[in-house]
Amino acid sequence: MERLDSGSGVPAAYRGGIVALGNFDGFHLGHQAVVGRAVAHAHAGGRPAIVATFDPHPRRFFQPDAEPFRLTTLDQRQRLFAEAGADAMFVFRFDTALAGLGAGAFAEAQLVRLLGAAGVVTGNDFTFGKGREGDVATLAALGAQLGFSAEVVPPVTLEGGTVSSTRIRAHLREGRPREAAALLTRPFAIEAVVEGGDRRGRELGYPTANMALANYLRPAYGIYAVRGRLADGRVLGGVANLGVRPMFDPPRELLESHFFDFSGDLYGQTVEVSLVEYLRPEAKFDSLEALKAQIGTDAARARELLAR
Ligand code: RBF
Ligand code: MG
Repeated sequence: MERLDSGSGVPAAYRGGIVALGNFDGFHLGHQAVVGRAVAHAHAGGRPAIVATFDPHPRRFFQPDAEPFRLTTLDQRQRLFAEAGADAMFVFRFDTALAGLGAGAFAEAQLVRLLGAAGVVTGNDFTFGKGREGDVATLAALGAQLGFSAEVVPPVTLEGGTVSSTRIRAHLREGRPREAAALLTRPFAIEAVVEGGDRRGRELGYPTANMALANYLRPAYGIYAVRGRLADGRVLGGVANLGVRPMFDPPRELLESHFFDFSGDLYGQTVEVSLVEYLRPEAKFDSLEALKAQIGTDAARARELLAR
């Protein structure tokens, strides 16, 4: 699936499309309903389905010092949009110029002229334009004026509440990856290039693939049962430490995954690690032997959980 932006423009084949519009961070059940509606509408009319998203996230643009909060990277979203049936992804570079466009100017310059949208689909809480002046009613009025359809998809409810990225983030921060996965329809997963480590893991008998957390939301620090997807598509069970390793100095925040029945070197590879289950918080042990024994227990528990 193609990734387009204002630099690439929108080739003729993708003009006249139905555009799902939103941040879609997490691409949870609610976002899937919006994109699903756009894909169905588009394909029923023989039109392309485009998912348009913003990068950086507008919240990051307005609050550069806010704590990391992302549930996906652009690459992860691109794969998820493709799996949902989208024909292309369009990335709005969220910069000062875009932030300064009023609702009318955004619709005219971006949706009509740049994207050539025949229709737009959003969630009911979508806002746009300078100072968030536009909402779904504004979008419908602009559509009537400028000649595109505007559809609103209601929120999805699951387990007694509206599915939202906020709810998913709370589950992850509080160590409930299973509950987050129910709303996401898949586990929260961190994708990054594996860094060179200090080889201490190997000395302990548990070699690890180390990854930085970058812009991802920080889930509860602790030990997790995980699944890792390697660059070649192989999926490996494992156990990971997500946190700062209080036994070691200096503390450094990392996701350190030990994969079962695997002996290769993953250095430099892009790996996606899914957090399946929270096992315990990070701890300080009296000795490396005690830590090693605990990691053995963690690994056995993770193997059992993943086999279920
Ligand atoms: N480090 C800690 O300081 N405390 C822990 O409780 C802890 N638990 C771990 C559990 C697992 C499953 C793994 C793979 C690592 C754990 N570590 C922990 C990190 C360990 O110290 C790390 O692998 C070494 O620092 C090597 O980089
Ligand atoms: Mg390591």
